[in-house]
Amino acid sequence: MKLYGMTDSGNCYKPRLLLAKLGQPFVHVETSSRDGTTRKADFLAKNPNGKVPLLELDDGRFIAESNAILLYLAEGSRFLPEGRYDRAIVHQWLFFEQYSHEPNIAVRRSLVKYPERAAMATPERLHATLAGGTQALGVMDRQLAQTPFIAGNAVTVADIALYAYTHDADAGGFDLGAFPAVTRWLERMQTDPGHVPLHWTGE
Ligand SMILES: N[C@@H](CCC(=O)N[C@@H](CS)C(=O)NCC(=O)O)C(=O)O
Repeated sequence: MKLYGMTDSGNCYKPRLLLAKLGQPFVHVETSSRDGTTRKADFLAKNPNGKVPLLELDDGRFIAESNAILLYLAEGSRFLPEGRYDRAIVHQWLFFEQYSHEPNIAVRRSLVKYPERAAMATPERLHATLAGGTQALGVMDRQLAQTPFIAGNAVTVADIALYAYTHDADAGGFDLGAFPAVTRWLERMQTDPGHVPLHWTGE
């Protein structure tokens, strides 16, 4: 399998982290969303949405959207429960990640971290993403005060999806110290077998 992605992107880290945990080999193809590569015709032919991560299967088919890639890769593994209800709870947190968490925490991190985004980092946008991200961390903290992992007692793809940007939230100006249950969960995630850091690309 080939995984098109950018090393510093949390969305691209999600499938890399799962592949590491599964012990599944893959070829990392560095594809920057910051230099226009993802908007070129040859990449748009692979993913019409022009975004990474993008997984290319051995038979040449593609899957985009980080959480869809996670669900595909996790099938039959310890990271995806079988039962209908348990699986729905995993989906619940994956949708939460995409609607309430990533658009605030990942977006604020990119506005603060990447110089080419500086012009978009208006005070209004910084304020709105700080408020939204802080709220999302509060939601996670309430859940993680009750269960060791976000969807219950075991690590699932929902934890992997939420870990990707939460662990680096301080780079976006978020104070993780205010969320003790999230902080303990981050430590649990780092000791789960097969853990690799953000910039690991399979080497
Ligand atoms: N919902 C998508 C978001 C992917 C995304 O925003 N990727 C960024 C890099 S982190 C990207 O490729 N941006 C390129 C662009 O928007 O032009 C996912 O979860 O995969």
